[in-house]
Amino acid sequence: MTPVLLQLPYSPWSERARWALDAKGIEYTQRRYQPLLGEPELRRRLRRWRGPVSVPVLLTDEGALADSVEIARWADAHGSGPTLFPSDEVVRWASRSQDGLAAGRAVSLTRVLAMPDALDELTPPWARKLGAVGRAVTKAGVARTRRKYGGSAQTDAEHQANLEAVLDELRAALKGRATILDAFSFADIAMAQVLCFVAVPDRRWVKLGKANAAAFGDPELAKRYADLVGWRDALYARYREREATATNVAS
Ligand SMILES: N[C@@H](CCC(=O)N[C@@H](CS)C(=O)NCC(=O)O)C(=O)O
Repeated sequence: MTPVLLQLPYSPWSERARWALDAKGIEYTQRRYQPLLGEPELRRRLRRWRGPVSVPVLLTDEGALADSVEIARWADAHGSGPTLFPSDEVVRWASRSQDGLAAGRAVSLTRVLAMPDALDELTPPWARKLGAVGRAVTKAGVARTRRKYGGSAQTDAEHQANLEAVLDELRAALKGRATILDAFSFADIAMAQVLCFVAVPDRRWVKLGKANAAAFGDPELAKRYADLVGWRDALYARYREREATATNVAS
């Protein structure tokens, strides 16, 4: 069976998996996940009845892979092209990417919660017809997502400091080079996603609506970390330009 990627088109975690699969020339189909409403089916597929579940998830003949790093490792073992995990250093960067993404999600979802336009964009078309009720349901869902991923465990100032610490570490490691390690690897794919919470990449790769793109990015950080945004854009231009091999299937 062709592997199926359950994913969110606007999520940098899903982009970590898509990019890894594409970099390794893996053929797959992708299905859009609907937070909350899609959860019962996701739990059934993962046979995980309690605890948090999230996407991306890759359904393969060998079973379901429930994490973007696992998916990237699977792609590395099954595809062709550059080695994505040449050393354990990559695993450390994947973990720092997760720290930066978690911090970025917490601060950006605080902004989304205060922006009616951004909430409307996240509301499925049929629920949008319900007007204020549809928006209130989305708002509760976004607040739940923020709590689910530890957003309320720290203050926004602490999340902001965590995000900046990860960005500073990336800057120190790159020293102006094109890739974090000697060659392109999953460390680059993973760390490039943290920049989503500084300035969003081209819509081709992370499909955010206009209001959410504004909420995800941080103009102040974009100025201070313009070098890193430039690094991310150059990385995409050089290593991600190839069209995705994925075929979209209806959800
Ligand atoms: N460990 C996971 C984390 C993925 C993750 O945080 N996914 C979020 C993206 S916002 C998600 O599925 N959100 C929807 C939900 O929780 O319902 C990975 O890297 O694959």
